[in-house]
Amino acid sequence: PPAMRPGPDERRRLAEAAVATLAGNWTGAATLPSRTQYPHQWSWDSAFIAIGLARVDQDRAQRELLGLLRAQWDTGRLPHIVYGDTEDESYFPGPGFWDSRGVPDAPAVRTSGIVQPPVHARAALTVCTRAGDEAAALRFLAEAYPKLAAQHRYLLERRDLDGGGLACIVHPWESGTDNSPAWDPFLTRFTEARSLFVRQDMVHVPADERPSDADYSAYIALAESYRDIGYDDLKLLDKHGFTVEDPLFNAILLDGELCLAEIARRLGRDPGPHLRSARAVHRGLMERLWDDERGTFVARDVRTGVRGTAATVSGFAPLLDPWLPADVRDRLVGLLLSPAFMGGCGHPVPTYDLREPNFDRRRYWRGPTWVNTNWLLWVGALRAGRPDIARTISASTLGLVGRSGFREYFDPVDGGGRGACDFSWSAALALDMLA
Ligand code: 9WN
Repeated sequence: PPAMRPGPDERRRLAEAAVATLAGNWTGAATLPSRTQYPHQWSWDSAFIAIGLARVDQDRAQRELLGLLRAQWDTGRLPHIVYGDTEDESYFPGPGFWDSRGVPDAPAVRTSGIVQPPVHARAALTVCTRAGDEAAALRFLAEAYPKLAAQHRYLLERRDLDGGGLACIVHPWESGTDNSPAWDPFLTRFTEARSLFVRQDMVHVPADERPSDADYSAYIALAESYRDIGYDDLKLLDKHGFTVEDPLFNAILLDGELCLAEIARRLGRDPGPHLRSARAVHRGLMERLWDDERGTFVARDVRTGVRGTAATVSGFAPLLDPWLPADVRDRLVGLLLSPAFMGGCGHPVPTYDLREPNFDRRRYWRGPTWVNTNWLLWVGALRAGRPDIARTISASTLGLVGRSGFREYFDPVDGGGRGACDFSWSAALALDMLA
């Protein structure tokens, strides 16, 4: 039976627990994704966290985003981890690995050298929309806008390697969906990292809920490769072995450009350039990533033009695109509702096609249900004119956190909690869905 939206008492209990979880992970300057597993500030986590905080604490929501944006590189690159001043070395790779201080355009604060999906413009607009104090909200937008615009410019100019309209990712960590089966075909050449390293990610989470050792070798090899070309995107096509266009990353980029257009409007600026960029991403998505045979969007290697075949949750993210042709939208919705995804398990939306032999209900992005991808599909379903699907997704998500707590991800078959506990974006986005 479809999940029921929780009643008022349960909603109150969940909201209080979510606020307490976010308070427990707040350092005074930023919200950690999880105190034990991820003891630094992460880029797209902070965007999701700000969206939830906007409902309960405007000041902290704004500080979360502005603090992250202060770690931006001169080129506009917004790093995926901000290490700050903490001496906590329990997370690998740490700041020494990336050596950002050795790069001329990097800021004084220590950061990683890669990016994550740009949900930040959507977060900034959401924060502003929910602010009680309109003048303060506009001051916040005025401060954030040039930085967000630079972040997008970096992605649209330096990461569009052949003018096809899409930004590429240069590492699976940049997708935010690290070990998704979408990346498997593009990782076969990376078996060995050059340096010796010790994984530190399986102290608090069982090994079978995390990426494999082979995945980690590839992650470190690719991070070394990008670091050793000085994070120079002009050298990517010649010297780097992973340049992939991801439908989730690009759908978020498109949505972000639409949000920047709205922010520009509110600040009395010209929204035109953002609307044109959004259109270009739309064309890139349709021309390059739509797989008419499978009826979903898939990943593509920029260098070879070869497309992946895996149907993952990321393929549904273009529901955020308001210009999706009706037949494409309908086929996408059909697959989403089918036994491969929402129709095939009690606790949707699984990250991977349930019928695939290598679907893994425990392992990270290879099967489990995540609150952030559910949140994105919730927004996408509303935009696609399917409030019924949006309601099912939010009720099911609230059911999961109600029953298993604010875990990092969930078993889509039995609803059990997996990964880190007291995970910030699960709490933040539940708060948003509760409202
Ligand atoms: C690598 C912090 C991050 C999320 C990612 C998620 C996971 C890191 C890791 O945790 O990635 O960036 O060590 O596994 O995949 O989406 O931002 O919550």
